[in-house]
Amino acid sequence: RFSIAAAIEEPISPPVQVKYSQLLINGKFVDSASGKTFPTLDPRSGEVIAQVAEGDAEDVNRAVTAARKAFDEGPWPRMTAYERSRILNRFADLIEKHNDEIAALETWDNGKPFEQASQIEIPMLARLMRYYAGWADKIHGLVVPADGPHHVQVLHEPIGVAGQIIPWNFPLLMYAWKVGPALACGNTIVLKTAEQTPLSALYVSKLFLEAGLPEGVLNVISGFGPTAGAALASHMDVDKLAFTGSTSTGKIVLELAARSNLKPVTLELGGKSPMIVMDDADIDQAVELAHFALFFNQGQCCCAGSRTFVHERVYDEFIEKAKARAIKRVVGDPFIKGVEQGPQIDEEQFSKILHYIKSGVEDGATLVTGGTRAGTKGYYIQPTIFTDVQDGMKIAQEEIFGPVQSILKFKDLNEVIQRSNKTRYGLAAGVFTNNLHTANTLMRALRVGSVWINCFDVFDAAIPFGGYKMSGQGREKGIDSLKNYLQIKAVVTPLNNPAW
Ligand code: TXE
Repeated sequence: RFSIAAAIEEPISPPVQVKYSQLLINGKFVDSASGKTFPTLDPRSGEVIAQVAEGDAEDVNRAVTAARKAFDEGPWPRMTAYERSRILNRFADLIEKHNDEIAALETWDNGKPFEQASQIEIPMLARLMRYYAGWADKIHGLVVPADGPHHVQVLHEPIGVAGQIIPWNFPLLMYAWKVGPALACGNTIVLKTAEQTPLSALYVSKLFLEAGLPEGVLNVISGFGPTAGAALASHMDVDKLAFTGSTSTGKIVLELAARSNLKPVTLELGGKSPMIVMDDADIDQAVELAHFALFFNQGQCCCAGSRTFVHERVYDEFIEKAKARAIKRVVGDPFIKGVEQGPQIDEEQFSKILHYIKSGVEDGATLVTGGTRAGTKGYYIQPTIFTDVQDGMKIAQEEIFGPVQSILKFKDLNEVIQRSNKTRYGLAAGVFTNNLHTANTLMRALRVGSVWINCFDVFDAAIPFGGYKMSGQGREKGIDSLKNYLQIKAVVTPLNNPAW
């Protein structure tokens, strides 16, 4: 048995209304050129929240034209860095002021618990903006010594019009990771939101205008991947593309970028992150954090700890405690206080997860708890645990992106290093040990972009995030993200100019 909070069958009324559902182009909310709209759905019920303007290639073109003009002729790249910084900070103030309204909109459109949206995601959006506001007036070039009588300067300039495509699992965090550094560097943006979650980005972008962002600097297109997304990735006048989503779509956008104007691309893609529990770890802490690492955000995290490797000496104890914790997990209407897990984002992801659960059973893993939907309405899934999972099984290889924990047994350090790395992904890893030598060995040996030791999912604005192997290219957050949005120009003048 697991805990179901009330109101899974009867969604409670959200404390917010949809204010903006059109495209944001050149500082104005407008209909799509085709006049088409699409419904955005409430994952608690599958019912329509609102009809949203559906952008396609023509709208992307309008938005890129506006962003180009704002970059080439507008005040944004030309104003002082301090003024840009102040606008980013004013935006953060407005986010803080409207925190709960934004969080409610996010919960409604995405299904994530309101407490998590209001206490984690929206505050992090504001924090990220303040972090990049701090960078805006500290981006400067170099004067470098060269062999010869030359004065050599290296200028760091904004890259131009940035195209940004984001997913639905953390709509506003993904917005922050992309918009923050791009604006701090003085670029202009066309952002395409995920078709499942178009509402929150429109709401907060209106706040950006209120904060003083000039028109055309940030354009937001709601719409679908193969139409609006592909048009953005292949646009000849977009100077840089940043994408977060699945590895398969990452390959498509990289190809579109290459086939069009060779725009540089950063990619933040899928993962199959190992969570390694050594026999000397604090088991209660490891159980709790392994649970969090996998189940947080309904399991819809690119860096979810989706392969829990447990040392054989503590395997049975770990399973017993992990099962007890999963059973205690509170699943229910995300607007109810105390709810830890809401519905999955949509029917497609819901079915995909149930399909993976079926494959785990068929492949011979042991289903110790969960395994099916929760309730009869919406896209809720029971917290599920498989044990006796083998490396070759589909559930140990592919991204499930749902509340399904796979537990694997290991004997020694070398074995777990080898097995952890035996995947095409390389996004993150968790390491649980109280032995410094073991921690040092693992952190060097794991081929991943983030290693969390005795912790997980620590997402400070200053910490770079990104993947090895097929989990991506480049890094977001921190100082590294600025590089994605800057061009480097070398300027050489002779030192022996007689005029000097
Ligand atoms: O992802 P897509 P989907 C993984 C997760 C999930 C799977 C599929 O395993 O089950 O991906 O989810 C846009 N040209 N992740 O289908 O397709 C799309 O509109 C340009 C991991 O939602 O990658 C959306 O804005 N753009 C991930 C964005 O790409 C295209 C987060 C992501 O959608 C496009 C989400 C195209 N041809 C899912 N096709 C993570 N790394 O966090 C789609 N898009």
